[in-house]
Amino acid sequence: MKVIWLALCLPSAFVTAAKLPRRTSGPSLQHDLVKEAAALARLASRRAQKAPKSHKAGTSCPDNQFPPVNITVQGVGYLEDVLSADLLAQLQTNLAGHPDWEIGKPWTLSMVADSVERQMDRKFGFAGGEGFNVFTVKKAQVGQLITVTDKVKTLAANTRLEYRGHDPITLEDAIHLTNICLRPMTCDAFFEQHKTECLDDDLWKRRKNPEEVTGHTRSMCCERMKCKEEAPCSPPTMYTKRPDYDTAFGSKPDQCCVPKACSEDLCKSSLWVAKPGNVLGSTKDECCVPLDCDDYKCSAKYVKKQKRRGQDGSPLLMQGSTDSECCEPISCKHINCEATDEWKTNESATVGASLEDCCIPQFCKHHSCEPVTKWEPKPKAILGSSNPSCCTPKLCRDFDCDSGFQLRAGAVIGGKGLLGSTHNECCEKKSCHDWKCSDPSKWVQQADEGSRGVERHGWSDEECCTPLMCSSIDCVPESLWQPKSAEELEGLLGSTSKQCCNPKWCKDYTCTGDIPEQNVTSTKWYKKVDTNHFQFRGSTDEECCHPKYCSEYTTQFPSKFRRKPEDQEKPRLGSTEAECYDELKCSDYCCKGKDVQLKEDAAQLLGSTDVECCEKPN
Ligand SMILES: *C1O[C@H](CO)[C@@H](O)[C@H](O)[C@H]1NC(C)=O
Ligand SMILES: *[C@@H]1O[C@H](CO)[C@@H](O)[C@H](O)[C@H]1NC(C)=O
Ligand SMILES: *[C@@H]1O[C@H](CO)[C@@H](O)[C@H](O)[C@H]1NC(C)=O
Repeated sequence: MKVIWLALCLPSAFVTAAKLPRRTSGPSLQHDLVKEAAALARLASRRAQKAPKSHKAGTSCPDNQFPPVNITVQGVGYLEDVLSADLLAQLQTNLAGHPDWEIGKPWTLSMVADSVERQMDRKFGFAGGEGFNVFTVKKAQVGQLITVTDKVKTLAANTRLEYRGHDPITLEDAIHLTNICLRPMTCDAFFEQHKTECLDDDLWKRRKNPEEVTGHTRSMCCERMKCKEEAPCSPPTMYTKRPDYDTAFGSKPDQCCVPKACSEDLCKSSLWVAKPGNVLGSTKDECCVPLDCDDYKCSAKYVKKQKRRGQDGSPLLMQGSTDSECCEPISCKHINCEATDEWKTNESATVGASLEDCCIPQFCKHHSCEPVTKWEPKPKAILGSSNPSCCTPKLCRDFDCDSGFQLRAGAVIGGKGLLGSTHNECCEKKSCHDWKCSDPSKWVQQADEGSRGVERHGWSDEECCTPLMCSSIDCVPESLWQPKSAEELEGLLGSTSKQCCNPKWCKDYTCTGDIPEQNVTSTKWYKKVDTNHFQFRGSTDEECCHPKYCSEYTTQFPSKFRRKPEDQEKPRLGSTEAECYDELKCSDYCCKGKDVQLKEDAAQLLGSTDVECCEKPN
């Protein structure tokens, strides 16, 4: 019984060990074990009953009809009786009085045989037909256990045990037969012939001590199982007894019990889920499958708990399907809200795994883009708290500067560009370097750089040039120009007489020799005459007067005057004999007529002809 107890208890110890196996067959395993244990028990009891039997003849052979004697076989021939006449009579009497000794009923004959014969085996049996319950005693062997079962073929009165060998047994004390037993067939023999009868049967089981039970049919050797005795309604969490349990036959739950189906509500928790299908039971282990945290996904602010392990290192089941069962919170300490300008630390948030959990969002709609001249709201920006995140820069790049101004340095360089949208932000005066003084006669370009090496900015004469003041200018040539009055010179720019001086006009000039008041006109010049379109400028004869050349004057008294010689360089001016001619004095003349001579006053007379200078002498 010890072995059986172990077989029952050992596996159940496994079932409760460590992590529950995830399968639905828990209860049916127990079922198998119960069945197996029952079979083991039956087997063991058969073995226990069989072993000691054959050596305890007499006591273990109930209903024996054979006379209680030991037989020595010797000196018998073919089909001769083995029993003495009185023993045979006793046997026949016994059988005649037994209700089962009938033709066709099975009877068992058993004995222990010793043979000292050296030559051959010997065959014995009851007479009738071909003989029945025939058995062979092997030669030279002691302690032979012999059991034969056969159907009765003769009536009691004719029954005889014979030697059925052809060669007679002549050796003295050749064969001893002891513990002889003849009785109706017992159930153990029936079961020998029908090996599986009543073994794997739900309704029938073998009777106890079958070797003591006479029988050769199932109803004789087996009994119907009673629910009450077999107690199959186990475990009680899955089955209850049928109403007629006490009288019902069977060994299985479906014969004896009412199944308990799992209640739907039983598994309703975060730790369990109902087994699929129709399952029997009334405990969580029977009806539910544990929910494994392995299958649960922690929500945002949580992380899976560390796995726990058993002493052998195998992971223990962590049962559950909620954050509190399977997860532990993540601290906001790990989140750096301030990494960007989009979030700020939420001091009251302690648990979380994301910016959303731990931080306060900074919305661009609460940020003002300033200065407005440099930034404007970025339409699609949502998160942020700074100009770069929330605003679009206004770039000077496309600003149109007023004339004389240019985009400041940086407005177009490097792609980023200068921020701004106003003149001041974007523009600067152009560099004097590029300014050309409007009138070089009034302005002189200043040096590019100012005193401190800084580029000079400006886009006008005043900024980039040094003025030339007329006050320091000489009016030359003086014949054409005359200085302006101090009043006029005030602030007047220029570097030429034309810019700085008043012109001199010929109309204000009197040619040399002219005395207008006395109606005297020059013999060398006559005044140039202005027209509506042209006024002569100057203050000299050359500028204002046409010369009167001697070459153009001819005397009406060519005999009295001789033209003065001309200087090629400087033509002789004049329009009178005095200016253009030398006097021809008669005193220099030589009379040509023969009868004439120079006049007395020839020295005062002008002429070069005889007529003018000569006279007949008186
Ligand atoms: C000068 O001559 C003009 C005419 O040629 C005459 O009208 C004028 O009276 C004269 N003047 C004098 C001062 O002789
Ligand atoms: C038969 O023999 C056995 C041993 O072989 C002995 O124990 C028994 O007493 C004998 N029976 C009779 C009736 O002599
Ligand atoms: C800060 O965190 C607390 C706790 O998580 C939360 O209730 C609150 O709404 C958060 N504040 C802001 C402005 O998001």
